[in-house]
Amino acid sequence: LQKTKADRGRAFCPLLLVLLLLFLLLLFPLSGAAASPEPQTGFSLHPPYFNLAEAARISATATCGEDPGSARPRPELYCKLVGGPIASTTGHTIQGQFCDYCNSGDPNKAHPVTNAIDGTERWWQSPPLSLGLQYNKVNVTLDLGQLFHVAYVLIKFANSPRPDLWVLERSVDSGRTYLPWQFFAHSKIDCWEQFGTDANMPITKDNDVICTTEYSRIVPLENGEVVVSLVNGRPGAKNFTFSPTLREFTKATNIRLRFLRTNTLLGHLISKAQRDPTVTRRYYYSIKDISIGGRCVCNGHAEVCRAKGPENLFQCECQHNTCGESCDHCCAGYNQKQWRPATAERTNECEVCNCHGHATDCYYDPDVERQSESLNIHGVYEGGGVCINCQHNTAGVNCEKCIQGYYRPYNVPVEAPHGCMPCSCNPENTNGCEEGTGRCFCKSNFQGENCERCAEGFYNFPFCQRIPIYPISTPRPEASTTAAEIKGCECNPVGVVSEICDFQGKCLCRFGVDGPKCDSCSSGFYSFPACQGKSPPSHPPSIPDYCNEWIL
Ligand SMILES: *[C@@H]1O[C@H](CO)[C@@H](O)[C@H](O)[C@H]1NC(C)=O
Ligand SMILES: *[C@@H]1O[C@H](CO)[C@@H](O)[C@H](O)[C@H]1NC(C)=O
Ligand SMILES: [Ca+2]
Repeated sequence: LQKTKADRGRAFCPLLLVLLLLFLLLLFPLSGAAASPEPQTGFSLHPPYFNLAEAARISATATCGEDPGSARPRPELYCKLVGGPIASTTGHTIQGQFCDYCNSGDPNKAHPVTNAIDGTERWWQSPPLSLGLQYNKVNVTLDLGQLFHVAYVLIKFANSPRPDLWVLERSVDSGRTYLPWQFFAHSKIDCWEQFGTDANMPITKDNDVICTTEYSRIVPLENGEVVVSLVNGRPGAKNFTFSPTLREFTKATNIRLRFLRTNTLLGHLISKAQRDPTVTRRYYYSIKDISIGGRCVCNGHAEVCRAKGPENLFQCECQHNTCGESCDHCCAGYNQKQWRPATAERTNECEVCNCHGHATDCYYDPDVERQSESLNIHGVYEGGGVCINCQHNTAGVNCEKCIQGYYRPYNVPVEAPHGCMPCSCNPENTNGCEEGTGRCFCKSNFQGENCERCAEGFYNFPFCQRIPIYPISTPRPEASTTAAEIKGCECNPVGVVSEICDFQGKCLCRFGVDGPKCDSCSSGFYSFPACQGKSPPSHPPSIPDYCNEWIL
């Protein structure tokens, strides 16, 4: 089923094929085949053009023979502008005009808008102006279902002349907003008055929206054509991959034909005779066929585009490590460099990130690139890939480090799947360990090979609290009275109570201990630091003895 649609996408009805081949030869004179329409794309890849209209959904705001409110059949009389001999057996003549009914309930007289893309001679027709002048304004919209580059739009009208005044519009946001692509008017004055554009100006910019008068002539009265080329004739046409403006200008998700006024035999006739139905029933729009030459937007990263998936959307078969419907981003794990469209000179291929086998995805960070922090697979600090979700206890831009609490022993390669080993350190008194050696990093209040001691200025292992600090005012008459000095108390930690010293720095000795630094036994006690009494004291002091002197 998928294949059928893709194949259908490239096939045309024979007449159209001839037209399109001719057209493509006009578009790309150097190219001999329709399948390779752009001869000089260099390193940029492009899928072939095909008729986007065949896979589009089409709608019209009004259709002849159909009640606009209920969409129920409603027979409506219309006449052709061309008189002459009666060709049809079903129609009849009124005052020498060929007339007929449209009726959506009768398959032979229905003119639904799907006829405009069915590949047969059947046509769509709008209600004649005899039903109201509001039918001067009719929209025909094609929903392409996704974003495409459109190179040309070819419209074949049916049993009425081409429109007098209309706009070809495009949408790039699935029909929410529309932008004009080309204006069509009968006169230069209309171009200016209706669209604010000079008529038939030469195209100087890739995104010029022009107003053309050649397609609004009354003749031919039937089977007229309009050819809108959106690439050919523009400065960037020969260099499509180099013109971002033209690439943008040709993009569309939806195409709308906004008809504003039907052509009339004499411009003034309609206003005078608007109440005469024998005149106004000859004015309406009719379209036999719309074809839209376009191709998938693949940003120069695909040569093939096929209908795929349950939605049957066309998808680029992306190359250069790109992913997405339009190859518009780098695939997972390939974000070492910023995504770019391919150009004639460079493929701008997406590059794999160097995560040393510890991660499958990465993102691009321009700051990382600027600071040359990301290693590419060639071992060079080039690009901005940052690995996501590093496994195997690894961390870092390239998963090149071990997470805290792990280390990679010397001679173990960065790629080794289980190279990061847990540190054999007590997490209570360490902050991980050193790369290579596994030597423990002591927390600031510990020291020693295995952080088994308190650091300088700390006491009471394994808690290693900070030795309190007190201020000392140094009276200096010549200096300001606020001059102060901060000093830790210098007491023997084994001889003091847990507060160590008071706010003045005086050591607070425990029971049985004495001395300015609490480093000797009180009288009657022996064997510092045990300081056992010869006999238990009869009246132990309720508070410890204070040191007698200031310590500096
Ligand atoms: C046709 O579309 C335009 C927008 O592009 C909208 O403003 C207008 O009302 C539509 N006309 C009809 C008849 O629905
Ligand atoms: C396309 O444009 C680029 C830059 O504007 C230029 O260097 C290159 O020669 C052009 N190629 C062709 C085929 O004109
Ligand atoms: Ca048709």
